[in-house]
Amino acid sequence: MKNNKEWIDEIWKNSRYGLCGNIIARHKSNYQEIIVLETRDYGMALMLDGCWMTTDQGEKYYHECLVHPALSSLKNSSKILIIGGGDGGTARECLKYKNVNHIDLVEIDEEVINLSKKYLKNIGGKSWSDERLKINIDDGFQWVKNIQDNYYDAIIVDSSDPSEFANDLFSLKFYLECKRILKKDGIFATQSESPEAFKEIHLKICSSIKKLFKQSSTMYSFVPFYPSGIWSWTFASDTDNNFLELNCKEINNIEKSCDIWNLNFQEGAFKMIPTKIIREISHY
Ligand code: SPD
Repeated sequence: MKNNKEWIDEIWKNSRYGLCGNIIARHKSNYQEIIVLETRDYGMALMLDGCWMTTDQGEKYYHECLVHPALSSLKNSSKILIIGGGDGGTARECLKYKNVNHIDLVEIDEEVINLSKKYLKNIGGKSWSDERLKINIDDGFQWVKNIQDNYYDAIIVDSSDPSEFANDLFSLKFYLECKRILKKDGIFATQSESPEAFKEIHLKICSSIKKLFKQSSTMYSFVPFYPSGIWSWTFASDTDNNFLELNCKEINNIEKSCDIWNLNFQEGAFKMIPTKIIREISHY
């Protein structure tokens, strides 16, 4: 690695989450500033508008938790919608399931995909050339509005934090559209921010989803370099059955393919609700 390294920080509430490395790309797209940093210990890192999205070293903590609780529970996971996910990590995890035969990945910013394909090769990997993956450059909110009822088996929201162009993806209207286009026994999954660094947004996401779906549940774990480290993923369904029951026949292979997630990890993570969050959620 060349020796013109610099520190790049995400700054949130007077804290800095920093990585040191060489800037490989710094680009202003139509939506945001995109930075790709090459680091010694964390591999390639992607930052959007001052927020860390992913690093080679830490991405599995995030992507495996977002995908596997939902996909390992589905009886039929043939048609999947990913909103966001421009680095390819969420698609990669979904494509591990043999019965997934079509994924619509809807990413608003084509530049994120282009730079990820070019520099974050370990994340998307071979997924980009998998015939089951269809890339759609579009606004996620508009996309869900245009889809027919009962269409997808799973909807996975891999968004960035709320911002001018991502706010809609945290709205009741958006969740309602997702519920409408999801099959009755389908599963909705979303990253639901940090119960510590983004507590208000986290509570808003959990309570909105709880209001709209018959069942919902949130799991907690860690993502290195996200503010405060602790992160969450929320899952929901309108089925009457236990929607997070294991149904995947190839579970041994899926577990072996993962570095972080496994069924025991998942069981603990769904129970790891911070007490102050239990107190607040019970008010909704
Ligand atoms: N604070 C960061 C939240 C970002 C969640 N999405 C990350 C995208 C990785 N695929």
